[in-house]
Amino acid sequence: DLSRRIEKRALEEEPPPGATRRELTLKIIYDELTSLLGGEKTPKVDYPRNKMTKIMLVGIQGSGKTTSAAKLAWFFKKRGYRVGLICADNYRPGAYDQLKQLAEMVGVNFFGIPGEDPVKVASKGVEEFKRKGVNLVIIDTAGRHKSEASLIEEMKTLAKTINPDEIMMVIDATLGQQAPAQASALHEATPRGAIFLSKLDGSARGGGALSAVAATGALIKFVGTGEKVEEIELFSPPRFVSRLLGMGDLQSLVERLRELEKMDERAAIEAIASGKFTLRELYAQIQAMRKMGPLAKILQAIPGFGYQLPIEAADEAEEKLDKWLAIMQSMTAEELERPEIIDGSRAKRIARGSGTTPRDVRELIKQYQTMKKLVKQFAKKHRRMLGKGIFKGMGIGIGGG
Ligand SMILES: Nc1nc2c(ncn2[C@@H]2O[C@H](COP(=O)(O)OP(=O)(O)OP(=O)(O)O)[C@@H](O)[C@H]2O)c(=O)[nH]1
Ligand SMILES: [Mg+2]
Repeated sequence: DLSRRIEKRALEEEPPPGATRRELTLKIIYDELTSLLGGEKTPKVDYPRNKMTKIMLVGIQGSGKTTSAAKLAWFFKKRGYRVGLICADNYRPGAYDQLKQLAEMVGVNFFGIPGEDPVKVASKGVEEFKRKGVNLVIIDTAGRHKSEASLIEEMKTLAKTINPDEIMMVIDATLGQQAPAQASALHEATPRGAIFLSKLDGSARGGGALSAVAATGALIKFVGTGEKVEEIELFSPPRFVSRLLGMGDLQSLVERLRELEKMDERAAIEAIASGKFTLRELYAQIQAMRKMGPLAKILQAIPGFGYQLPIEAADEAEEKLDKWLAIMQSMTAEELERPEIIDGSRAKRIARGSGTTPRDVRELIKQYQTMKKLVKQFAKKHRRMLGKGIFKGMGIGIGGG
């Protein structure tokens, strides 16, 4: 669960030299939220042009479906798609005229039959647009009905009949915690979902949408930022998280911390060069190496290593390295500097904290001591080659374990 993971990381991770704990905590929150929301990049929306893509909008009444439908039409028309809008809301009086006017304003195709069953309207509309060579169809649906159950029923039937490529749930950013419950109900009825976050303007922060994402696993693709049709943007997780936390410059803070963390690795190499090799240095080295990619590849790339590591051995070694990282994360600052103080009961506690066994903890310490000797020898002989020498030392260490 998200908040537990943030809490755990905030307690376990050490800020790199030059950063405060508060900054590190913000970065952890940023990292976790951004990754929950799909990563740092904006979502992909380049649908194929040689066939028809159908996007069906769903959402509770007043969430902004009809407005967002017109916004999407504008967005994709600008990108060269042949767009068609279908009004599948014959429940609310005026829904037909509202969408028709918007379609005319944007300059895209429109289909609707007032008074007809929405499911029939939608399939007829799709047929007509196929004949016209439309390659992007947006279906606006009802937000109110006799009852919530009948609304959900209609959305299910619509989705089954027209088989949309994407069902986009429109969520009002000004809504608070009601959002996830509604989102879950709709998402269950109509999976394959993405989210259109409307009304993310004014003072709205969209916290409810965040919970909706967590609850449904659907990703936000677009945001609406005003009443006009051109007030639509591709969703940007970093910008959303900054807004959510009320911090405009969060991204630059995160960049700075990433730099500092890199410098932490460099500092470790320097420390080793001067003969210092604590678990801290080992941690920084393993972490740097794990970031580089698969172990087998790295070892091949080291000049003079000349050793092909079998895939299974590489997998096993990687598993072990990750275990070691977890163990070291569970150690106190003092234990990292002087692992010899770790006795039976502390080994047990560390094992519990890292999801490993005391045997794993003892093995790491033993291997570390072997490496430390190797590092000392290496530091004397190959002072300049040192960064690479560590890998060789570790290769031996792992093989022997
Ligand atoms: N500020 C702002 N207002 C918006 C945005 N999107 C929609 N609205 C407004 O929200 C209200 C409802 O929008 P609609 O598009 O009619 O909502 P709907 O979901 O189609 O409503 P029903 O069809 O009745 O279920 C209108 O007054 C819109 O102008 C937005 O991104 N920002
Ligand atoms: Mg509507």
